[in-house]
Amino acid sequence: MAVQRTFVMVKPDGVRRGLVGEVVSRLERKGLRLTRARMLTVDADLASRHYAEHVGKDFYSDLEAFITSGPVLAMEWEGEEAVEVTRGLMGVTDPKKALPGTIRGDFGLVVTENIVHGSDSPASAERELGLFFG
Ligand code: D4T
Repeated sequence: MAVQRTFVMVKPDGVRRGLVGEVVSRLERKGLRLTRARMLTVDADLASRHYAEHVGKDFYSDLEAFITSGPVLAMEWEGEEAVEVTRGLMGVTDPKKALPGTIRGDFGLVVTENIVHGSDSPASAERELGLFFG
């Protein structure tokens, strides 16, 4: 067991739909600690750095248009195994397949608009926290 920190973002659809409180509340109730937060609108440059692994893929232009479409809430969360625990609370990437009880399973329907992002490893967390808070 190890205390980790992870990067979590409520995406533009989550902010538009008033789900910020829901996401924050679920992570808090689990026992994770919110340690930094910043509201911003992602521009094309930050989108391409955050989603570097997806630049050039067929869905990238839709992904870029979506992630830059309105404000997001960027956050740092801390706790035991925070990376994996947060991914579990979010559910799998495609909300149609995400299990009920997860954030994406309970609130999402289409893959581009999947409400929330969470780092997939401690290394990704450090990279993403640097992009949004560095
Ligand atoms: P993020 O990074 O947004 O938390 O999502 P995941 O970590 O769960 O999944 P990902 O990196 O594979 O996808 C990033 C982002 O792209 C959208 N997407 C993904 C899409 O629109 N079409 C696709 O086919 C895939 C794989 C959804 C999330």
